[in-house]
Amino acid sequence: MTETTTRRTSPADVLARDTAPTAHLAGAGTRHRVLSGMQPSADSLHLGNYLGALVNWVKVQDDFDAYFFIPDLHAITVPQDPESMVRRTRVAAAQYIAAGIDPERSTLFVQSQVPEHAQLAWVLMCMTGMGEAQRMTQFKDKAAKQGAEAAGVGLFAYPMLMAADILLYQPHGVPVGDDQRQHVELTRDLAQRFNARYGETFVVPEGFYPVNGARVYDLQNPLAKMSKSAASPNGLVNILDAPKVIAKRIKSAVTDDGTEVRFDREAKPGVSNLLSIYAAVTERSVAELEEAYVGRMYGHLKVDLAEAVVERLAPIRERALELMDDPAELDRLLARGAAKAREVASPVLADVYAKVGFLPPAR
Ligand code: ATP
Ligand code: LTN
Repeated sequence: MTETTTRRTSPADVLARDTAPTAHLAGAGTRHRVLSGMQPSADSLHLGNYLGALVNWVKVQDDFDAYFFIPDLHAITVPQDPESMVRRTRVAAAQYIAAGIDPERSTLFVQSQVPEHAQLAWVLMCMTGMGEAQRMTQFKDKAAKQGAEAAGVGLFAYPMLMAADILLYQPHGVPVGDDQRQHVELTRDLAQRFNARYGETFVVPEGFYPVNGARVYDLQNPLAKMSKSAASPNGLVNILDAPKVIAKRIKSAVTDDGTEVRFDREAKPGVSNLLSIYAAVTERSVAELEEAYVGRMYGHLKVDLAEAVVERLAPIRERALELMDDPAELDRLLARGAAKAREVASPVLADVYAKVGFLPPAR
């Protein structure tokens, strides 16, 4: 592992306070690059995806040359129905745009339309140790869910594909949720290893992790993170859920013993989750919210939170559904994004291939 395991402030958090982004990353006249993506593995993104990732993406695109993509190659590391994949890939793009990703300012594309990702992944896989890959906790969790023997090799290779996604674009920052920290560290290790072996090639990227909303927990099981692959949808708030459904899910969230609205992850995981969601959605601090709920009940908190979440998500849902009405236009937009992405990715891959010792491309 590399030297960086400390928590970093994301430029988005700095921007949220209306000051200039971290000086070393947004130098005068240079627009540094960021890149991130979310798997199209469900019919809707959820509140964890939104608060843990998407909100920050929208903020960073003002100050960075941003690349946002839909990692469909990653999605097939677990079995997927082909028709659902097509629909989910488009609906993910529609949600990115509806949440505020501007395809004119940022490059928005689908991973499988840029073949360089799979090509670089192979080179990186050949530079990763089995032990190193086996230590990835997401692999261990997902493999355990399927039964270790049944898990595909693709699931094992997933972090090296993610490293390829990142390194192809030479980004300085990778805004992701907290759970992706280990993958970002592996990416840094691989970049440094390649540079040491073949000469300076890759920028070594930093993870940008959000302060608020870093981890949103399941409303029915506040000890587990809110996840697309949760056993039951009742603990999820999806961006594309109807407002009534969202309100109902929040109002039926499990709370804890006692009555006091107080943040205490150990003793009150349910209420703490609601408070941190509320803080992230309204951009207020947890302390301020605790203060506001002194002498009030869990029920009051839930009613107010439901209203705040619906107010935040309803316009995004409407815009995403509108975009889905014209899939041809969405596809055109994504094709333009893929062409722009290839302009960056293709020379980087060519450089890697030459350094590794592959013959020049056959023309
Ligand atoms: P799956 O259940 O299929 O693994 P997921 O719901 O965990 O999916 P990902 O596609 O793995 O979502 O993650 C997309 C982005 O959303 C990542 O940056 C991840 O860190 C973030 N994210 C996912 N779940 C949460 C959560 N509960 N809280 C905060 N951020 C999250
Ligand atoms: N593993 C990520 C999705 C992802 C990603 C990336 C994120 C695939 N490639 C590159 C950032 C950069 C996840 O969110 N589960």
